[in-house]
Amino acid sequence: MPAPLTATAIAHPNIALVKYWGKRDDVANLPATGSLSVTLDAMRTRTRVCFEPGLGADRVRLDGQEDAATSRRVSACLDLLRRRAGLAHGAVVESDNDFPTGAGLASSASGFAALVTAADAALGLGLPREELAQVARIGSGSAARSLFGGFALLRNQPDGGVAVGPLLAPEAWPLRVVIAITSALPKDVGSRDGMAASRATSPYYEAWLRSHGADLEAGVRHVQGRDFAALAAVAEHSCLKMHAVMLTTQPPLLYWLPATLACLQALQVLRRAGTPVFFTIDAGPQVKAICEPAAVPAVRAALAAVPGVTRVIDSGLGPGAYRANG
Ligand code: 2P0
Repeated sequence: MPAPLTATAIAHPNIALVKYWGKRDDVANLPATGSLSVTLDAMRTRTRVCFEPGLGADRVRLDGQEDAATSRRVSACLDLLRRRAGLAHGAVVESDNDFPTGAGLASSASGFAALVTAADAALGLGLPREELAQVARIGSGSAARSLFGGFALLRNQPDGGVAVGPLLAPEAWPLRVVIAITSALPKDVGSRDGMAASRATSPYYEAWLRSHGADLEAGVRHVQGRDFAALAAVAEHSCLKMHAVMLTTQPPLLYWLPATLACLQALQVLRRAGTPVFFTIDAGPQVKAICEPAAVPAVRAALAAVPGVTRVIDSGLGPGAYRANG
């Protein structure tokens, strides 16, 4: 059957509970550390890819805008898939997010996961998720995890590669993630540049790498054992260690706003009063609070009451990227 040449896919962003920050190979986009994440269902990227005979270069529109740097990263992923399909057509790519782009909400993760899923279908390749994750990883390291639903794990391998796959299905431990939005503005320094600067200048970077493996293995164990308190401890530690590296980068990467810190303090008050909840923060000012479903009303209320919080999103754990109509 000939390839349909056009397909649409949906993918959800993910947030890491044990973080990725830093690369060991910039060209191959190989992460210096593994990571463990949850895929969210409340936000999504929808991407349509249409390969057109006679189109010499890809045309990429993200939320209606064209951007040369984004287009280059998209084309690098498409080139790998075109080579697999033995096809040279350029593609028209249209991608839309239903949440703020480039604001610490993992839009590049859902974006590249949706891209490779749509392109794979359009080219009629039918590659397994694990292989699509390897292509998505070239576009954005965290995107490899959004191919999978629930808890996903990315681990560096002894042979120099990375393995990405599912760790636990969403229904096996249906945690909730309550997100406090403190700014919808795009960040000043993107993750890619930020990671390179941290590696080059932070005196804490080596310590981050040295101590990361134990955090990742502990995170895996606590997810498999559904041990909320132990996962909370390792996730907050990994997050704060990553931000310590960011803060000690030159020039400093200070992604937090006053409301970011106020959210952490509100969650600490809640936890001291007996509500099990923990936080994580990515390369941006938003706070993600992870809790059991019964705690959602209290966590929502506590975060909504923090001055500077403009919106609170309550999310379940979502599926991996999938093909959609359109
Ligand atoms: C993570 N972040 O583990 C960490 C925590 C942000 C902070 O992965 O350069 O956009 O495209 O591989 O995937 C964001 O980094 O970076 C990220 P690239 P990416 O989720």
